[in-house]
Amino acid sequence: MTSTVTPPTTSTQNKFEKFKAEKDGLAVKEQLEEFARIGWEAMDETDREHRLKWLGIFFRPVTPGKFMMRLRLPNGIINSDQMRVLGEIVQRYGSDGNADITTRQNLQLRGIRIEDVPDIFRKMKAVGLTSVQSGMDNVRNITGSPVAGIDGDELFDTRELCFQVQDMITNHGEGNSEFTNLPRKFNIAIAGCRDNSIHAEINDIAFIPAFLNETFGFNVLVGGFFSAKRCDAAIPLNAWVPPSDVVALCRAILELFRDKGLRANRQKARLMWLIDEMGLGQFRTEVVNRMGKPLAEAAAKDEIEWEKRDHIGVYKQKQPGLNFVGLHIPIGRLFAPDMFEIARVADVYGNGEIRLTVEENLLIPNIPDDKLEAFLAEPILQKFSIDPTPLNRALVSCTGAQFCGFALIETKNRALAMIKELDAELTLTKPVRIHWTGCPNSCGQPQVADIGLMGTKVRKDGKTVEGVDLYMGGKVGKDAHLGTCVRKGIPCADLKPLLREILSEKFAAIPKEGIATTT
Ligand code: SRM
Ligand code: SF4
Repeated sequence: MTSTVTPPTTSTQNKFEKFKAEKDGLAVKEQLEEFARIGWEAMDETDREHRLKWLGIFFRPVTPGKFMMRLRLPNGIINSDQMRVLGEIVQRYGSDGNADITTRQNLQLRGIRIEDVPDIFRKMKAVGLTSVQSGMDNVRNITGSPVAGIDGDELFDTRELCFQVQDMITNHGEGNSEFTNLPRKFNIAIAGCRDNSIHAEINDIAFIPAFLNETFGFNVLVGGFFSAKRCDAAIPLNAWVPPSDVVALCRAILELFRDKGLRANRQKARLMWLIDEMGLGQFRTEVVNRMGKPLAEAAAKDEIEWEKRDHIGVYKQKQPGLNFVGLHIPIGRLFAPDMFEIARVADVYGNGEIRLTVEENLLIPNIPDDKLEAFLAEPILQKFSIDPTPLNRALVSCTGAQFCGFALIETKNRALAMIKELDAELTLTKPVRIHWTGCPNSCGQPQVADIGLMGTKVRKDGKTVEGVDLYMGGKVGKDAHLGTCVRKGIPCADLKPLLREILSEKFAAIPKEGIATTT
């Protein structure tokens, strides 16, 4: 491991910069056995509530003593053995245990007790899993095309690059103190298909397929992010790189961000604030200097030409005789029996591989034609449909109040209940992408949705109640752009009639027979 790169403590630092300078987040790795012995209540508060996030372990004020664990699954790929190990972990926590597929094609586990963490880490390591550096001021899960290597229309198989970038950042999952003290969180995405399946526009660095003089490579976008204070789509760096330079470019930008990024105010510390401060031209020059070689100017055109696919259903792979099947996982939530069953069908019908998507769904690839019929008859497909209703199909939700201390409203369970009611009343022919997010941090990405709902508190009948701000107009895939807030402060109790109206007027929803059109 390389030596720690930590700025010294000063009296003007905010509390996060202070505690990072006092002790590197990764240092708690050596204390895990001690934490397990003394228990969560006796731990140092900063270790418990902040530094443990460097290992992917999140203290949950909503469920004290029951931690969340966020993994790293580059390109959203996991195999059946790994899924079973994770299933066994959450199973031991009974009704407290479950797993959520996240909006970065990743998994988070619930109910984790600190006394079990050393053993959990040993079991994860044995199957090649890590959760290192997945929270706080670290680089998040590296996203890539969920159909990489199996899509007949792909331009580039993103899998290897996603793993290489992760290995560079995390020192092959062991932890890398070169990148454990960034000014803020950081997102990287690599697109290999024509449909921008990873929401390139909302990442700090995104690689977009583009040919330069007929050579394949990527145009580079930088600075995309959402925060409570500001949301911005990524902007072109005016750079093109061949695949072989992707890791070096990520390293150069991360080092620049680490060394020059703004640290005084956490609301102004994401990469885009540094780009603003330096100016894009100077930022690019410094990246080139750190790479130690010139960057080609961006290719005139990129290859994102399609509407975004959701991959739910049955599709032929580029390998003759093989298929991938996309299962809809309502709001991304899995319980231990689901995880075991998914692992089993992936083994019996595929090659044990499972892919996750940023829409919180999953794919089972490599199913031979002659096993397809039997696979489609498996009972698990009754729960996780390959043909959900148009409203269910594109529903996404962040964690919300059930587990997240920032949440202003309950999201996942409410989102499901609302869609069930709307489904009973309306017929739609096309999916409508409805995204729920419990607070302005925007983990559920309401700005990319057709209809985005952001949790807030509102006054109704003299009381403070749960409500939402309404976002509309998010466009994904080709010509992606962010939606905007069109109406503020709608009490959740008043939301259904408004959604019915919007779905009818803007998305051609038709009331089902016998259902009244007003509520
Ligand atoms: Fe997020 C903080 C959950 C994707 C922007 N996010 C949090 C925390 C860790 C807050 C906390 O400690 O409670 C949430 C954990 C709740 C829990 O118990 O699950 C949380 N974020 C999530 C997940 C699980 C939402 C989901 O249900 O899928 C996603 C995990 C992704 C992963 O696997 O790593 C998740 N978060 C996002 C995204 C979407 C994306 O990356 O495409 C965003 C907006 C994009 C971005 O980051 O630019 C996002 N999360 C935030 C922010 C605002 C960042 C900022 O610059 O201000 C916070 C708050 C913070 O970092 O201070 C936050
Ligand atoms: Fe929690 Fe807010 Fe993120 Fe939802 S958007 S997971 S409520 S921080």
